Amino acid sequence: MDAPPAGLAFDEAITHEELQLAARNHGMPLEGLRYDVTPLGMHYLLIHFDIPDADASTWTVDVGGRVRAPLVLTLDDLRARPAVTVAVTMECAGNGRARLTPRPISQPWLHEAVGTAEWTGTPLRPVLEEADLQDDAVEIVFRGADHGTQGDEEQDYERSLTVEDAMREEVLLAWAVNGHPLPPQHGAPLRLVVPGWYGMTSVKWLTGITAVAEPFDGYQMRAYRLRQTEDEPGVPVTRMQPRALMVPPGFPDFMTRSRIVEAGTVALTGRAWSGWAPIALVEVSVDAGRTWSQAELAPRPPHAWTAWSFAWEATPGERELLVRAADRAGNAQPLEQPWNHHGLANNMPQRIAVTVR
Ligand SMILES: Nc1nc2c(c(=O)[nH]1)N[C@H]1C(S)=C(S)[C@@H](COP(=O)(O)O)O[C@H]1N2
Ligand SMILES: [Mo]
Repeated sequence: MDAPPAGLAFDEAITHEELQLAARNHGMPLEGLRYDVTPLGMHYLLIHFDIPDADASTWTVDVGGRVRAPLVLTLDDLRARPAVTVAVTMECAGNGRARLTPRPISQPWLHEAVGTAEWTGTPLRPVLEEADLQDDAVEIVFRGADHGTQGDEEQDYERSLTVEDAMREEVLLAWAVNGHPLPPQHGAPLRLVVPGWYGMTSVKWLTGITAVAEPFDGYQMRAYRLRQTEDEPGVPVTRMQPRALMVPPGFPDFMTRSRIVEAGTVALTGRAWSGWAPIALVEVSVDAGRTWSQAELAPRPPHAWTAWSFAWEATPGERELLVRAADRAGNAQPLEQPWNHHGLANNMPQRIAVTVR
């Protein structure tokens, strides 16, 4: 075979570079789907560069650019403002990447780049109102303290939102998670949290909030686009596509993670989420995708995942379980995954091999 195009691999063997990223950026063990709120150390992590050495007592965030009243805010200034706590499901846009063929070479997620946390912070909107955006401001750029090179470009980690998206009431400047000050790996002492969007939007170690008069075109804006080749402009990745995941039933085999369950009624459970609209439907297949049955849904929190359950009458033999979700906006998980060059926003169903005995 010809050599694959740069950045893609056709075999299953991941490289040391991918392993190096996977060891730094861990996923949520799938049994963690049993919790409404993911215990803090079990929430997934994605850190492009290094975790900055941050001192909360001297930390400031600059609010500037196309504003009439620039602000420099300390943590105490922010904590003196009205605080809210919101449960938010966050997923990395690259979740599922390692299951694509050819495999885009980057952080090699299978299914597990997701978690739900209770973030405490103050809404961004009143801060922007106080800074008084000039009439020509079109986007807000959020800058992290972390610095590195990616795609041969030296950069601070930066992402933008349109003014309209940044002004949504659920967008927070957060200093605590699950009742604790942010730990270093989740953005201490301050991060942005943008419910409904893939994780790259929720900038950690936040140092700058800058209103700009032109759409921001930094590296991390160009990287998160759906495209077939590196040269196309592509389409921006924004909100999370629907996805359902299952707590793997029974007990696992150490190496393969395949499952063993006893015949009889097996309670299958899991979570489903979408950044576009509430979850409308979760379906389970216990016969490798030939037939599907509807799962029961628990009440739906606004920005966090929905619990689902399904009673499986398991009979002895080798089985393959699948689960898929659809949202009220008409988005659904595809059985055949459309491919893209960076392996972003893909949401093909989870498959679990089970031996029923
Ligand atoms: N400053 C900064 N913010 C960042 C990142 C980063 O590397 N640097 N990674 C982003 C990505 S790609 C994801 S998926 C989420 C992950 O958040 P978590 O590690 O708290 O789960 O943070 C986002 N915010
Ligand atoms: Mo991510």
